[in-house]
Amino acid sequence: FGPVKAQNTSDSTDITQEQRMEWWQDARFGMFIHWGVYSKAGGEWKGETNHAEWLQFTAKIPLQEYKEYAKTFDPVKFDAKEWVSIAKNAGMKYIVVTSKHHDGFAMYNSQVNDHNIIKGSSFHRDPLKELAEECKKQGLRFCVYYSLGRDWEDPDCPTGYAGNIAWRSNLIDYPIEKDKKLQRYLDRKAIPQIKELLTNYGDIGVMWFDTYELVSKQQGQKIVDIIRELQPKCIINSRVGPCLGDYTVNEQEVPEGISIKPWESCMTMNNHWGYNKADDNWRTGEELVHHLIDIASKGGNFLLNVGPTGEGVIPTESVERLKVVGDWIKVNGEAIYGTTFSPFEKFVWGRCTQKKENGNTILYFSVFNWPENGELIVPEVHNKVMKSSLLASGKQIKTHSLDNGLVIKLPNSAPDQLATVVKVVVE
Ligand code: FUL
Repeated sequence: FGPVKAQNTSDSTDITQEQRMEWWQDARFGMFIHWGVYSKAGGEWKGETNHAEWLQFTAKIPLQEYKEYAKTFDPVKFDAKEWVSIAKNAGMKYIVVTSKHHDGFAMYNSQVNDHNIIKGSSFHRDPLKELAEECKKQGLRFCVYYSLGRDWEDPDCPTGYAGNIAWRSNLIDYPIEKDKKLQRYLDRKAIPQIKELLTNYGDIGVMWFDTYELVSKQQGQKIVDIIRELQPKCIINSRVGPCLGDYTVNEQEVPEGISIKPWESCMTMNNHWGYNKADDNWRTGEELVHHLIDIASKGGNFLLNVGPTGEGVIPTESVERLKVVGDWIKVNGEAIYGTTFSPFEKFVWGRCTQKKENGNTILYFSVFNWPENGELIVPEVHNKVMKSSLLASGKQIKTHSLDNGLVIKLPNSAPDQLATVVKVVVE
């Protein structure tokens, strides 16, 4: 089984993509935060309760009215220390927070215009500054989300659902007038704001862009060049432009197979990214633990979302679930952090991750479904087994080899109902 690292596509800067990606690939788990003016509505507008971060668009709120609403936004309970602690205790190594979502409202102190939290709301603090400082203190990477191809405040930025507008890459002749408009928005707003973020908030771990349907490859590349110039270590996701970026994003899904190129799954805990008080369709803590393991076993990162309230509080339901994941990872983190993808097809009973150590390979088998006969069969393993134990307790367990693979003898019942990790060191 070979070690897995990012593909090395070196660019003009000294640092290679592999070096840039190293911390991120080891980290495996991060917190996504969707938070903005829309959070205040909790998904409800004029009796309809199905809104969230798309509020301005889905409730058809005129820009002026939205700006008035923004003025009442005052998240008095916002506490950066608490948010970062929640992420840290859940075992997350980075946070990605919305610096500007599609509503075009900057959640930080932007000089570009007044549509931001300092000048356009009642909250005269800069949450991004506070979060960046707190991440530094607590040892997490600070990363930002930026809505690039959609901005409902800027008159030159295209609006609409992705489904309603053709992807630019599918259009043979993209109208020059539209291209000029988008370029005006990029020059006037997006690029200056990206520069602000990269200049005023210390090291940014990831610039997480969203939506580029109408951004051309050249326009996206220009943004990549600016970022490389200002912060060569900053990772960029693929939504910066067609065929660009350091890693690919899967939204609300986990791909079937393993991928050796860096990738991530971002996911909500219920049905919405932004806070929706009526949404009680929560995934269980167990499902989240299984997603984390499944994603790690396929070589990806898990970016799990929270949608804080308009007051600035991470919903209790999210905190409870993060505690479940955190408790599991405190004991079993070795099977996640710094591991690479499974050398096997996925098993019906669980998943595998691996790590190299002192010339040996450590295989971590996370067992979701405990075998009734107390035996796990791992096909195709004929390597010499140096040691095998339960990761949580260190208790030694027995293995033996058969022609068709390795047999692991387990205790009668699962010590950990969520997922028990068996650690097997092979030569
Ligand atoms: C999508 C956005 O439209 C959603 O609001 C959310 O931010 C998700 C992560 O990306 O494209």
